[in-house]
Amino acid sequence: MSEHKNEEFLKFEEMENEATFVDHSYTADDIQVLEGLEAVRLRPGMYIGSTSSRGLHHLVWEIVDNGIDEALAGFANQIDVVIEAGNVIAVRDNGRGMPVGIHEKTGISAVETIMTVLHAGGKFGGGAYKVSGGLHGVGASVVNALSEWMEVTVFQDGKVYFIRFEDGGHTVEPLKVIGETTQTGSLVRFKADPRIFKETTEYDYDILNTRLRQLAFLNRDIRLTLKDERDPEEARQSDYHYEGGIIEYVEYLNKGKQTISDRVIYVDGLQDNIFAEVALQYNEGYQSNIYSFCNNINTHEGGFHEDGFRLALTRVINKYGKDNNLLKKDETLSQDDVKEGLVAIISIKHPDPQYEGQTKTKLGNSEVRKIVSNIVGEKMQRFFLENPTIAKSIVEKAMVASKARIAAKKARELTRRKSALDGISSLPGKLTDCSSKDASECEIYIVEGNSAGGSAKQGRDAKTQAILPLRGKILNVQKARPNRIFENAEIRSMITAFGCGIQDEVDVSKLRYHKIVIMTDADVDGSHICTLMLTFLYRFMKPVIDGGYVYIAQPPLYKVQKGKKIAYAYKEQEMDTLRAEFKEGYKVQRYKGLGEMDAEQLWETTMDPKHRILKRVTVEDAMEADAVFDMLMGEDVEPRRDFIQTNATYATLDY
Ligand code: 1YM
Repeated sequence: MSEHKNEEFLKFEEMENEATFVDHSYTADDIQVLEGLEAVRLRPGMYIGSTSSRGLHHLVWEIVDNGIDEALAGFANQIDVVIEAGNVIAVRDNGRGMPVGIHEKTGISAVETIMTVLHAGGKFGGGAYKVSGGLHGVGASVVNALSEWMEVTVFQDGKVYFIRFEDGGHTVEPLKVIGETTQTGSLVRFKADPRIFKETTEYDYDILNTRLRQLAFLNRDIRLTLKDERDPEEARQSDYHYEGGIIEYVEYLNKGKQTISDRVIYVDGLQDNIFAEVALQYNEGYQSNIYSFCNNINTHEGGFHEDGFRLALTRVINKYGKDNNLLKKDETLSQDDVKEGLVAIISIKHPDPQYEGQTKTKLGNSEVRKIVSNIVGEKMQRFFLENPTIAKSIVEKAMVASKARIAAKKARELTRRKSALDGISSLPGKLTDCSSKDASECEIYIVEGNSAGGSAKQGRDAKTQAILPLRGKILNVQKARPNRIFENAEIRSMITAFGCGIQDEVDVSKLRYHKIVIMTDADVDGSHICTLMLTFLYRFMKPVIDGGYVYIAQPPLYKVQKGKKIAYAYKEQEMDTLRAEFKEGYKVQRYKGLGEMDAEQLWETTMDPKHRILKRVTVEDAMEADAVFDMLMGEDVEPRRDFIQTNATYATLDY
């Protein structure tokens, strides 16, 4: 590239924001090439989505994709990515090496053409399932156009070839042989242009790491490595090669979860040149994680491959259930029923994928539905016949889900109907409601045990305070299946009394009381009941906690009396103070439970807004609270016991 042309190019760049047409003085051959690359620099967003950090990482994927294509074509099995000092990216594969032949007419090498002509890769490329040309697919030339410099080294036929570009794709060193080698492959190094990537040219290790690991899961024959050489003191590297492919992907996603079978189910098949594979495993949970891919691209929005999978899975589970008398003739499991606790990877390789949808991540090839459903249907059915224990537990799991769904639907309809009626008649029988209808002044006391409930009813302010006594411990919602949760009388009482709906349908504007006060004994048992309550609220009515509507009442531990003088101690230290104050001749009563207080005492100490102590429950950090609940309420008994023993008063929960 001559001095003169470079100047022209820079001049053009200075004007790039104005997007005006510039009269070039290039040779005919150059014009075509540079206009292409200039177009990329003018509107990078059109080619790589944006010039943010996301776009920056996109550059890496363009180059890596070419290596993946070479591997999918069967010529490479390793791709190494290095983040070098100064945020230079180096990507190397051990394939055939990019073609180096010189075009007779133009005298330009194939590598140079690939790197300087938009979409040139497509013209040459004959790989069966190209990632490039798919979703990203803009090709290596786009990366060149957006780079300060780029170098390509090709190892082929015993020789090392080298070519260098600068300033958005200008060839500064045409292809030449620089050495000898016994290796084959391609190495691309580039430095993203900070004039384009104005926000940042700094790569995020985790972003590169996550995607490379995913690529390794999706392509079992490829080893992918990542090295961070930017800061010698913080050097990092990862090395991924999963011989089990998507089976290992499912195992990875289910790590730490209780699975209903040890084995991951795997099926695959080839039909009409489309390869499809599916791996799946159920866990004891209720969430589902279904990820689908086409040519290694995550099809977030789903598409026909996912549809085909769901159809076949539902059909096979229903058929097995009916054939083995697990399901009644008129019982049918829905697609939602069979996805509870399901972790699945659907990966297909398609020679001509069509992407649709908002983010172009929905697979639009309609023929794929039948192909995937055929493969999954046929092979899953065989798997079920050969593994009846796993098949049975899957059918049973889906049956439980089905029952839960029906129960949950009923419970939702029930609460909806009740709030619509807005009448006392539909409220739970145990509720002693308040007379005010102004939710902002209304309070509901959730009281442990019936006797305490009796005192609370008598002692309350009937205008603003409602009382809902709960019998003993409420259900542990983390351990219970969804249908049992909605069958539980205590929980149903709360749902109808609060009136705000549950789960996705919570509407705090419908909340009938702006203070939900949990009132339990000040002992370990009381603490446990309180935690159960909070777990329920957290899992099913989180907006109510977020809105600050939940409180915990603090009953006193001691009553100290001397003649007519009475005082209460809510903490042990307060008792010490009172002892000093009362000196001699006083009586101490230790409250073991709320039931020991008469109505007047309960009002005075715990319910009277003038004297009571309420702690507002706030979930500052939902994730952390979730972990505490998980630990307290989950399967592991040991940590829960330890926690309760050391935190009988919820020291670590955020009130
Ligand atoms: C680090 C990036 O680009 N590897 C790579 C690219 C190609 C080939 C091999 C290749 C492909 C073909 C024939 C073919 C490309 N070739 C082209 C084009 N790694 C990296 N490795 N010979 C070599 O597809 O027929 C584009 S990329 F256009 F020449 F086919």
